[in-house]
Amino acid sequence: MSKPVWIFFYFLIALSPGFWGHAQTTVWDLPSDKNATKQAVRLYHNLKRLATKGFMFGHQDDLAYGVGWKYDRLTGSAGRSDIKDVTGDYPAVYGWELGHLEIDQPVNLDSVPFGRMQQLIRQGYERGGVITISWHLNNPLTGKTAWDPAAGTVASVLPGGSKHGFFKTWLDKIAAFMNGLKGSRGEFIPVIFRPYHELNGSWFWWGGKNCTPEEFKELWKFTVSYLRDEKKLHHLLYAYNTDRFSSVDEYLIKYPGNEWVDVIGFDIYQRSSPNDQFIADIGKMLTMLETIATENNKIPALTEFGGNMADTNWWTGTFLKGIGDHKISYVLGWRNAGVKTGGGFEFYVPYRDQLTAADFRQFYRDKKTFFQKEIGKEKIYQ
Ligand code: BMA
Repeated sequence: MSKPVWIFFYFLIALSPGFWGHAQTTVWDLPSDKNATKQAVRLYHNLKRLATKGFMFGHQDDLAYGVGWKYDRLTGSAGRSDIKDVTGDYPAVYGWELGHLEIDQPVNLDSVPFGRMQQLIRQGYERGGVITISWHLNNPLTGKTAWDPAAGTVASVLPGGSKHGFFKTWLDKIAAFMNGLKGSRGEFIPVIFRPYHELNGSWFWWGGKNCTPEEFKELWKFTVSYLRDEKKLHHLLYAYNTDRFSSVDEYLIKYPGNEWVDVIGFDIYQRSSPNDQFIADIGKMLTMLETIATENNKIPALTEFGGNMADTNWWTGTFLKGIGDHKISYVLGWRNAGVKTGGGFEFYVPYRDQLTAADFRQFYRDKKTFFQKEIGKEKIYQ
């Protein structure tokens, strides 16, 4: 072979996915942050690879509390998890929440101390789990909660807005928290950051008609570029997520563009829908989500869900059927708050002896579901 022909063949081989091993599908396929850390890039590739085989199961605040218990090192609840109480295994994905970090509280809006959260994040990561973090940040214009949809809030935090400088101090606190997430070798723990979620709903100040699509996109891009370029955080992947949606156009109306997003998802709660309706709804949305993910080279996920825990067979009879053969990376069950201080009782995954526990064990054994033990073997950061 002549030299130029030889070189040509060498490049063809080097560019083929097999040459680089299974962890990297293609050498040029990087997350939105082109300077992402090694571990974040590996996570990104492994999320994609595993999504072709099944989905990871996640739970919000899993290690911090469950129904009827709260993490307490002294009373022996360290290491406890409602998922583990039911299955003997931890979830594969751990969801955490930073609301109230921005207002300098020592605990988040659901009473989880931030210092402990960092330790628990590290535990989950060291077991090989995936970390995702949401942020129900207060309204920076009015000082009220995230659920205060006061007009003009998004505009006020954008460059040139009256709260822009103030808002940057909030992002500084997020950056400091993220910088505190390190593994045992001093490496940064990759995080799927999921700010401004349920963005098509009208209940949060960044949601629905409370801002224009252009304002939302600017908020998103500003946040990402501030954390990435200004604060130099390179261990974050970014998740864009809506609530229920009825068309691809609706899903994408506030989409900031492929260079700002890694994971795309939606949140869904069954509430009073009958099971058949829920199965149909989830299926329709997953079909649209998968199409968008394929066309835009993104990782699809069910970023939050809650079902009917009074239905004994809900996990295999409804949830698994809804997911069907759709290819998604992970699902995240929302928090098992139990009895809430302000009133109400809230939980979305079974706890010990809960009505759906036996069916959840069946769901756990399904070959499409991945929990900690299976994911740990995959070594997704290596
Ligand atoms: C909601 C509820 C609230 C909680 C909030 C933020 O869905 O679970 O109790 O404060 O999420 O985590």
